[in-house]
Amino acid sequence: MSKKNQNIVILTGAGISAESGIQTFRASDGLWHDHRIEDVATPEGFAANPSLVHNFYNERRKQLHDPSVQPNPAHHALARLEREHDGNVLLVTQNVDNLHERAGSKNLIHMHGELNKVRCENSDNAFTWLDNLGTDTVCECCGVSGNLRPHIVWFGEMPFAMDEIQHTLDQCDLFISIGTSGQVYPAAGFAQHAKIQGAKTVELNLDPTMANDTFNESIHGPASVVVPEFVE
Ligand code: BV8
Repeated sequence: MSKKNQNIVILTGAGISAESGIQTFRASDGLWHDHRIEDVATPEGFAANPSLVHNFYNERRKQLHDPSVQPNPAHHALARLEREHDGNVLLVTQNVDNLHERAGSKNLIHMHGELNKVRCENSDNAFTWLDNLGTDTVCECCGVSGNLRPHIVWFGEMPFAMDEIQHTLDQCDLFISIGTSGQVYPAAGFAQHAKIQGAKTVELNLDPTMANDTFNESIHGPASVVVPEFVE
């Protein structure tokens, strides 16, 4: 798959975690199925009804900690690629689960945040949080309750590490998009950015996406099958 010394950027979305038992966002039974995006994934939604938003993320954190939720062969294949490839491999995930790190990926950016972290709105400190979060939870950094929020990037908020991501895209030889519908920006613009500067672009997804014709190559099938095959 990859030539010697190639610099690789990989973007993953909810589809890579689907076979681990984590719902995607836009499938018919997906996460947004029960909620309007505006109500649970925006700062305005959180300000209007913090308990609803806390419950939305508490449910997902609980699901993530279920012993049945484990990294699948696609997560393990990407961790192996990082270990064995002699060029740079940067894994940028839109996912807020911790399955990539549990599979062993190290050079990893969670551009939309992490389910297992919360952030103090006074100090902007983010720290690991594995339990339920509520409006009455006391912040361990300032001792005040009610000022903790999920460490998640909501719509209208700037994703994390964008400078590092853009700089790495400028230098990459191969861009691989895995398990994302390509509907959310700025992540949805990464393939075009890589292609314009000369990278080869490949999409691995269960089925063709709207962005299909941006890619030099598209391979369709479940991530747990097509990703290990592609990485080998
Ligand atoms: C920002 C919260 C600016 C975390 C999420 C035009 C240009 C730029 C921006 C915009 C624009 N138009 C509108 C915007 C704003 C907006 C946006 O993109 N809106 C969309 C809806 C049009 N973007 C933003 O607001 C972003 N911020 O632009 O900031 C700014 C500038 C200056 C100063 C301040 C701000 C912020 C975006 C992040 C929003 N947060 N979620 C959470 O709760 O998890 S987005 C949400 O969608 C998730 O994070 C998720 O990661 C992301 C993408 O979804 P996917 O991962 O693709 O999941 P989906 O279900 O859609 O698709 C799954 C895919 O997997 C499918 O293709 C399916 O076929 C496939 N699949 C399924 N099973 C399998 C499989 N594939 C393989 N194997 C399988 N088994």
